[in-house]
Amino acid sequence: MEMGFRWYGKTDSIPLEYIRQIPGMKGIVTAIYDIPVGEAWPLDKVMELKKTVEDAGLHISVIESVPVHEDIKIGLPTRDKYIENYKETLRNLGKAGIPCVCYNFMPIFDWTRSELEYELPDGSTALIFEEEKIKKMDPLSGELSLPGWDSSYKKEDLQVLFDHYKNVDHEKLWANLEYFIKAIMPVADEANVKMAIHPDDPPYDIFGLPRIITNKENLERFINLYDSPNNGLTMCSGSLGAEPSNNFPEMLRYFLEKGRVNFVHARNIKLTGGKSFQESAHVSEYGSIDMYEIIKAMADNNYTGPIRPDHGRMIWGETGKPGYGLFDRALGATYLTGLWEAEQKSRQSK
Ligand code: DNO
Repeated sequence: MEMGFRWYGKTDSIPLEYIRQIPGMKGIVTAIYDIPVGEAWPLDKVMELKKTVEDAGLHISVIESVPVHEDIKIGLPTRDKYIENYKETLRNLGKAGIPCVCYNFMPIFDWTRSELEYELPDGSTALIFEEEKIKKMDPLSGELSLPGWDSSYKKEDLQVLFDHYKNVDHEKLWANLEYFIKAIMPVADEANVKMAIHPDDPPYDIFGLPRIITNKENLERFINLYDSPNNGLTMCSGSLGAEPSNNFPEMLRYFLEKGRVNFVHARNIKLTGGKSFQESAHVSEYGSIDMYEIIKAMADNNYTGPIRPDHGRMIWGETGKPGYGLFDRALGATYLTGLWEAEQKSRQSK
């Protein structure tokens, strides 16, 4: 595995210089943030980003994300134009030698939480998801602002989107995903870019909108849409692990054996009953996911791809982008690197 860290570009309060100082850190996971969703990324902007990262002594291991326009997910006639742009972006990323692209296919909302600063017993704060609170939230009230949400949507735009999604059930969303995948994957293959779809976070329907990248059966259905190792997965422990019936380490092992894991997000969460959960420190004892089993599955399969610590808590008085502070993510990365070293050494001594 190769350890990486998410960096939100030049406006990120955490500079690349700090990231480089985290022990074991090699890769940067980033994106271009000032191009509207749906437009193609020009080669010169991609090259500029690559140079910025390389000048800091790191390299881009993954682009997270190249977002998919809602018209593609809804299946509107305008989707073909946006798919052509997506292909253009993939060609340009290929030309720049970017090896991997993470994206998701969640209708309207990306990751969703009910609270961003929940205080844990040790005084740190974390992102949490409480099922009952989410059920009571109305995204159309125009009063909500949460980290994974695109704040550029106005209330009216949201209403139009929700109206479109009235005609999109799970099977329709699958058909639209298949249409997209069959169109882009030949280009990704030619450009030598590994695609890594991110699971839905959390992995079940919210606000009445369908979600399909949610469990083992659906991940299997997804990889079978197009037979190429480049048509792969981001195995995100915190997202898939939020569904109590998903055994994340077992799923990871299964898809590693199939050669379809192109990126790993490692985060621990504590299941707190029903479908509620709290994000916790990475170390296994703080959450419901066995992080050692994750590293072991990767070591058993000689996984050489990228991994990054996912969200961290806010500790030591740090403030910043919810889930994306420096300190706790750096601790998480170092812990995972330690587990990996132990796994490697125990193999050598056998
Ligand atoms: C949350 C992230 C997601 C992820 C996208 C990928 O912190 O894991 O926002 O980047 O879903 O497209």
